[in-house]
Amino acid sequence: MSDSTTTSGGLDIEKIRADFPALHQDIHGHPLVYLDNAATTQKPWAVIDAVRSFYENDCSNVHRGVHALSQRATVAFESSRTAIKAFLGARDSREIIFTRSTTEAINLVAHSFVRPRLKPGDEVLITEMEHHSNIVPWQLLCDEKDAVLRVAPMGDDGKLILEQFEEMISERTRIVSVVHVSNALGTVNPVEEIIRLARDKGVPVLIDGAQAVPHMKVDVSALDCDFYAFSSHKAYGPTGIGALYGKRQHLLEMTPYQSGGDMILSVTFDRTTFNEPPHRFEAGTPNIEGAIGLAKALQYIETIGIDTVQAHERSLLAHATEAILEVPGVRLIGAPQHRAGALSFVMEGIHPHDIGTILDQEGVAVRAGHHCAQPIMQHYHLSATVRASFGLYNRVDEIDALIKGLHSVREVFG
Ligand code: 7TS
Repeated sequence: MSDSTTTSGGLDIEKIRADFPALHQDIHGHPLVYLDNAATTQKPWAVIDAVRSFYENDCSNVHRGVHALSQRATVAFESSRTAIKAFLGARDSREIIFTRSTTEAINLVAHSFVRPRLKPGDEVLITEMEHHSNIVPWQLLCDEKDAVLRVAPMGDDGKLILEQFEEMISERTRIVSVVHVSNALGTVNPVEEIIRLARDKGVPVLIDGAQAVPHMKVDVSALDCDFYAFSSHKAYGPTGIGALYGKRQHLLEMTPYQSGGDMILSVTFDRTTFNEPPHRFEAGTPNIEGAIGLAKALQYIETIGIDTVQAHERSLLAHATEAILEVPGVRLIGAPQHRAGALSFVMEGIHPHDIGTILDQEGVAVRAGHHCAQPIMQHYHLSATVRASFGLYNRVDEIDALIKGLHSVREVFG
């Protein structure tokens, strides 16, 4: 086990923590232990300062002004696109579309790519471990088009059953949409294999990377996925901004999702011609400061090194998995070989909300609930779990605080 100042990954944890102002506060008389990173992460000064600096110095709209401020804003906004392109290993920054979030990115693919291709009886293939944002858009679309939503099952270990997934890819499948890392279980899906299996049958693949991008190297070119979605706020960036990577050949064929300003080339009352991708999919004034903050967040991760982050978080997860099982009555949900970011558990006879509330009294922030993944809860016949999720600034002694808190829970409930 490593001490609390440096870790096995060689990361200077105290230096990192100094970058995150929100971590340094007391909650109910205890130092904050923030273990709800899968919901959203705290933000480093680099991000906060970049957002503030935009408003202090460069505040202007993008893509429309000849004046200096607008040009500065446009350059900063478009540089963020380039930064995301590099971070995700995309070949062309025109393959990066700014969205509000992962949710909007998935909806965009559903509406602009899949909807025109979906005929009655066609199929959309997802898995049992999706977040609601990778279920509901497909359900609505399938209802509208008389298509079929198929769900590849997972085992009780929280792992996708790959053989069944493979069998479920049919000649009617129009898209496979799969979560990279489950937010409720922490399962890391074998996306390379999933993409290969779908590709062998000529089916395009969307990966929901909301819980992967902050924790591991993602290279969309190496993966050869068709689409990849993520949210800034789970990767130390601002809320209200995310991105969709999409292969250029697809984007060129896709019709707009939303319409209005900035996504057009010309408009008359008879006819509108659309702008090129990515602008075609970015109607209206975008979240300019969000994009700028997101680029800073990615730069922040890159400065530490995503492999260093991954090694650090792996050691935290390993410690947490071991320590938590020593608390009487605790049961971990799922036991995937590859886990990232999060651990879900329940305690015999105690409701997860009560556990979350008592932990909060000790300054420990976790999420208790269904984690917007109710089908996962249904799989385990649970209404809710407690989830502890980790970020690059968490320390081993924070896991110890969680464990201590769980012992208090046991005492309160006898
Ligand atoms: N996909 C996954 C795997 C997620 O974990 C989330 C958010 C989303 C999609 C949607 O992301 P958004 O940024 O569009 O909201 N997950 C969670 C969570 O686990 N707790 O709060 C939000």
